[in-house]
Amino acid sequence: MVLADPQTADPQTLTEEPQPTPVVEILSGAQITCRSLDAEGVKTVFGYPGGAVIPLYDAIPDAAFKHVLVRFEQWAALAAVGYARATGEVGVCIATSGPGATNLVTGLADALLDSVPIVAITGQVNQALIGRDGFQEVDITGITLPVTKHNYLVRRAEDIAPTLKEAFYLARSGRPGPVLVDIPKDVFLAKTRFDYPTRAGRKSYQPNLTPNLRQVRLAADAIDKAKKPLIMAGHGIVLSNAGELFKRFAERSDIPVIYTLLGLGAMDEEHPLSLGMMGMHGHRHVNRALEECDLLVNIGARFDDRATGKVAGFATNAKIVHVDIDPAEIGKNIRTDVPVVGDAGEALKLLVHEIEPGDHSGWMAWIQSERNVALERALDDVPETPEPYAIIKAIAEITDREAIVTTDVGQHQMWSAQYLGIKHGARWITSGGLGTMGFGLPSAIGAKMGRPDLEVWAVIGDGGFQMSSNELATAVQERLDINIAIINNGFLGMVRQWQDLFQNRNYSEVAISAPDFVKLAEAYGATGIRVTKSDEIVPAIQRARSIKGPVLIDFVIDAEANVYPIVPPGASNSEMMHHPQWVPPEEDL
Ligand SMILES: Cc1ncc(C[n+]2csc(CCOP(=O)(O)OP(=O)(O)O)c2C)c(N)n1
Repeated sequence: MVLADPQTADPQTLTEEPQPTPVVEILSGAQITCRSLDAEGVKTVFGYPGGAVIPLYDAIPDAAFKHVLVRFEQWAALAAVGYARATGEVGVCIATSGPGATNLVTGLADALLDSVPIVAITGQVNQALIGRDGFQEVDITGITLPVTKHNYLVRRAEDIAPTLKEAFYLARSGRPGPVLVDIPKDVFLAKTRFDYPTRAGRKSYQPNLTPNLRQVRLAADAIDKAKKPLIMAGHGIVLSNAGELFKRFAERSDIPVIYTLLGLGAMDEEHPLSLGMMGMHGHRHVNRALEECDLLVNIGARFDDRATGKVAGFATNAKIVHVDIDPAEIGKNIRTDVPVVGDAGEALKLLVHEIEPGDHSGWMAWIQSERNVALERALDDVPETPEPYAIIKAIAEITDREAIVTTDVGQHQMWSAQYLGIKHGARWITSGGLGTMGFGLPSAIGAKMGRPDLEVWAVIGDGGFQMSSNELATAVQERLDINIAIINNGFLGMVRQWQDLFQNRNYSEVAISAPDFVKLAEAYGATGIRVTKSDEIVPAIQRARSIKGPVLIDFVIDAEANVYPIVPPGASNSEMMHHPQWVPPEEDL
């Protein structure tokens, strides 16, 4: 029989038939953990087994999600980060107690600084051994307290499901971040009924998504009055999936847009209002615009020092509007005139309505006149040795800027940020806040697992690649179509560059040897290609795209190529140093 809808039916007419009692399932803590992940809709987890999680691994074959066996737990955490950033879903990683758990710490810190939602599950020793220096016991909740949004030690099997429910909620809500759930072995083994909660929440945690309308109106008023406004786009726009709204806001206000490293792709960099990256390796015209602007509207960025340079010299003529979901960010690094606390998307929805259509074509023309035109022209001469910027541009052009690109940390990362011309923020996956070397390959693995439909490139330095090259085995085992571009200069390039420019060329411990990367790729069962000449760049990229499975291209570049512009550490953005070939625009004919 069809039962009446209890919401709408007259209570008198509701049938009194007894409801079948739901079947209560008695499961082990390990099974509950797996069923909870399934209930959260988790499709892929990245992990590595060990003693304390053997019961969990016993249950994993019956779970609906897929487990990817990494080669080092740190890269499980960063694969989860890559997965989360590519999909917008929560990334999940698993490690055993002790050394497994401590290996996650860097990945958790990376996720915290870049506001990435991940849940890490660690095994813990039996509760009877906690505090007794049991084998592989570390106080991982104590260790990770400063690098997680929240963490838990679960003491009863009954608490696993509600704790995981809350962990996922905390990771993805408000300002996203990493949450760790530590589960002792005896809790995995204990049995109890499984009942996944439908809701999660805490009285003490109420993220404020919708901004105060009065603050939005003050911001709109400042925007309407400004003569030389700039929008600073941050990761918050990408995280709240607010690209379309952001474009409408920029277009309606007609305000030029500059990007933080993680804000790149908040709007297509080829949009006429897009100016490019700001800060330490920002474009000249962008940093010049920051000096001149009378209003800076920061949406979803946290005024990181790599973006601001010396605070005292930052946007000194500008009134500051700061839209951020985290009230703790307001006024933390930069004085703020109009704070707007809320989700970037919610704030943009209101702002688009409140602002008047603007016209800043004169201001835009001035900014464009400050571009590095002379340098761009000089860079058109093609030398025989592959130029790093030419490699990056070729990847962008050949993939039509549609591929996911992950990077490692260093010069190649900055060349990528400068020359990829990023179209979609969620396809630009780089370690911003923590600057974690080794990030490039595991995050590409995570991204490809999450978005198998998209082409994935990892741009990596020869130093950083040697930190996580073991993950080639994971990529081969999973038969992942990932293309790896090693920008090989034989140095820890970015450190060498600082020594070159700021330490009187005292190249201390930066020359780094490497295995033959082509042979290394082949040893793992991947394909290796070497490029030593400029005219080999394009054919190599095309060939890599046509080959199944992981492909590594070893691009051998000029060992001492530098990234320009560069703002010296501790200096203002206005004190940027330029490429030696650079000619100021007024002298450019
Ligand atoms: C784990 C870690 N250790 C050290 C650093 C400091 N660091 C930043 S960039 C860099 C050099 C990177 O060299 P490479 O990977 O070859 O890339 P390149 O700069 O040459 O492009 C180093 C050592 C870091 N960011 N992360």
